[in-house]
Amino acid sequence: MKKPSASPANQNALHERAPGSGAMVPTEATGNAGETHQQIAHDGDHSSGTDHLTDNFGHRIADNQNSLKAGERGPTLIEDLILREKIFHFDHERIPERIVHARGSAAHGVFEVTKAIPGLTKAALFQKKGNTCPVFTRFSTVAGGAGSVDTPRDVRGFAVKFYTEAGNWDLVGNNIPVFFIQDAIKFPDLVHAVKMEADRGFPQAASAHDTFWDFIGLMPESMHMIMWAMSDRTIPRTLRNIEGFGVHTFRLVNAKGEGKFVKFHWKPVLGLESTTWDEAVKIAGADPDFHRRDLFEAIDSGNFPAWDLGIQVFDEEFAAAQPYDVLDATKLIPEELVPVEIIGRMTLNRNVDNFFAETEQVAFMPTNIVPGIDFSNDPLLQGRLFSYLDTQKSRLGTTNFHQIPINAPKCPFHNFQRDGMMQTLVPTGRANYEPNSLADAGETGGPRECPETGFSSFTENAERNDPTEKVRVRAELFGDHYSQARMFFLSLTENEQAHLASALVFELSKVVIEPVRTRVLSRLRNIDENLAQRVADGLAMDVPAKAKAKREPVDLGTSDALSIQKQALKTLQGRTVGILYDEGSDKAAIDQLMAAIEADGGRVKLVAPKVGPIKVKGGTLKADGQLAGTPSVMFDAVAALLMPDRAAMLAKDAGAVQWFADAYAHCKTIAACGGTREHLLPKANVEIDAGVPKFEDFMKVGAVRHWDREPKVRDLA
Ligand code: HDE
Repeated sequence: MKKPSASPANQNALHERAPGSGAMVPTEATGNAGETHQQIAHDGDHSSGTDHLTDNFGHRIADNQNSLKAGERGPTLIEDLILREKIFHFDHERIPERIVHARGSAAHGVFEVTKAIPGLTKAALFQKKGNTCPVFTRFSTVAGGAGSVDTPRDVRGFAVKFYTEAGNWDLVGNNIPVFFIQDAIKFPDLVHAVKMEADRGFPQAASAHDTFWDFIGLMPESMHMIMWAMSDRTIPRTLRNIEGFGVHTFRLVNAKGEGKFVKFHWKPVLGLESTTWDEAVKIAGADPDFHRRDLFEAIDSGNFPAWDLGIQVFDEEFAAAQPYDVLDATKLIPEELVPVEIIGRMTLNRNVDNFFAETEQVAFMPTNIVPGIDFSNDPLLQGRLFSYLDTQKSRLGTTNFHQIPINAPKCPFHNFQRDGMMQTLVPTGRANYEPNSLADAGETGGPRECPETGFSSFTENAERNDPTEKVRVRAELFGDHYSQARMFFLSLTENEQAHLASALVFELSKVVIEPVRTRVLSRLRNIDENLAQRVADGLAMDVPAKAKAKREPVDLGTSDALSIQKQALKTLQGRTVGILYDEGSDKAAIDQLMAAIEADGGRVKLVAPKVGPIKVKGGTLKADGQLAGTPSVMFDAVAALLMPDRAAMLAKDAGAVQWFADAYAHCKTIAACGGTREHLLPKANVEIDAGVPKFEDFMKVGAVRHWDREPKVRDLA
């Protein structure tokens, strides 16, 4: 528990009573993340500032180790208030996990506007360059439970809560710009299909099973998203290396009431990077919390991850001219057609103080929107507008979940909603209805509507058909299920295409019901004949007849923005290099390489057969990780400096040999000294190539992946 600070900011509760009104007013919104932190951490923190252990009602506890018994060896007494309260509270510590996105990691930060866009939106935040607001961002996997691993093949959630002075704005997106389905009414089916199968309770956090692919094969609209899901996008290296997308088409509305369509993008400053599948699987075993730990350690060490917020803005005319419907969440707008304009930067600079209070209790809702931003009629988005508010009641147990510090806005909020379970605010006066004339009688009348500045829905809506007609249909243009799936596949590098084909083979190989595989194969033919053939070959199946497409796919060309490898950054920033050493290694050479890597923004972890201090040339060195527990999959690149006799000994150790074999197979840089080259690399079948420099030449090569090596280590056919 933190000691309270004497600063005045700290003594302010997050929500104080406004003088002379029944309204609740939070302390001022501030761009200073540190200040906000204190407010959140200490609001309602009644136990701060004392070393005395008490129960929840403030009574000091004399003995917290022994329950109260009738005699030394007798039964425990029901009178034991300390035992009962402690166990009672413990019994109820868990809340329902999120039905999707249960596993997540989050951090606080700040968002700064780098380009004002008042012509496009009246949103207060975007009126001036330099405006800032605190943010809270949660990344997640979708299918697995809260305790599942960090690196399954899965979509990543990318949810950002902006605490703006005009209220909270939640941009609840994913790391993929499109979605599996077009209409929210299909969401429960999708989630039931992908989660562990109902009768057997497995597989956990995996889409490689019958029910998922059965659903997918029957839902051709999912084919574009399937290309993304089977690509390297779903096995990111770190959460700091993923893009984020708002997915749906939203609206920006300016002060004149003019509206434009908008798509939101987050671009990682560290660039995009993914693992190979083999690497992701091995990381899951070596460190199930790999992404959570990485995010935590990066922030903890002051290497704050950042993303640029970009927008693609377009009008009704552009929308009408596209061969797809911009309201269809299975479609993206190629960046080559509408460039992404960067308008701000988010920097995550503070870890949570308490995982449950913040990461678990945070409640994101697409309905948290501010004047100047509005929804479109995307039928997937429309369903989400209901779902998120609804689910919080089941998860957090009360309609007052907005009062939990992480969810409360940092601007004033006042209305006539009252009472309910776990009400923590104390509104004064009797004005709890409107209209009222209590102010005329000298009493507090409470807040009033704000027609000028309040949220009002954008009405000039060309998408609306005849509002009197009630229909359950899909708009005609939603029927093209393959054109963009093909565009995505053709935009990838050869290696990426091979990874995608292998992912499909892997997933479908886990499907037991044969016709399910056949159906998926028949759909792949509409995307790319060669892809269908490769997957069929991988499964030793015949290519089935082509599935009939609702609308014949059209050729949309390619887009480099869809490929990870085409955008890869040659940088050490945010990358971690593992240096292997052992007794007698040259400390000065290791120190020199460490300094060079760190000077370029990289991080070094020392690995040795033993973690305790080891005698090396020039002193002692203490490792960050033991070789057996720190496989090379933990690093972006590796280096080894070993005395020849130690290298010869390690060559007899399967774990050490695997360290190099994996780094090689995962196309990483291996900077190796003479001893390593002589004894270890041959055992690991490492061939010297441009990615295997001498130890002292590491900096010339850096932590890039050497994809041209891949055909030597993996069948890419
Ligand atoms: Fe979600 N989604 N979703 N989703 N979603 C939830 O809300 C839902 C969809 C996304 O870190 C739930 O608080 C429906 C698209 C993220 O806390 C739930 C539909 C996108 C998170 C829910 C979708 C998302 C959620 C579960 C189809 C990308 C995690 C717990 C109409 C744009 C937020 C919760 C966090 C969470 C419903 C589809 C992103 C049940 C009905 C599309 C990042 O309300």
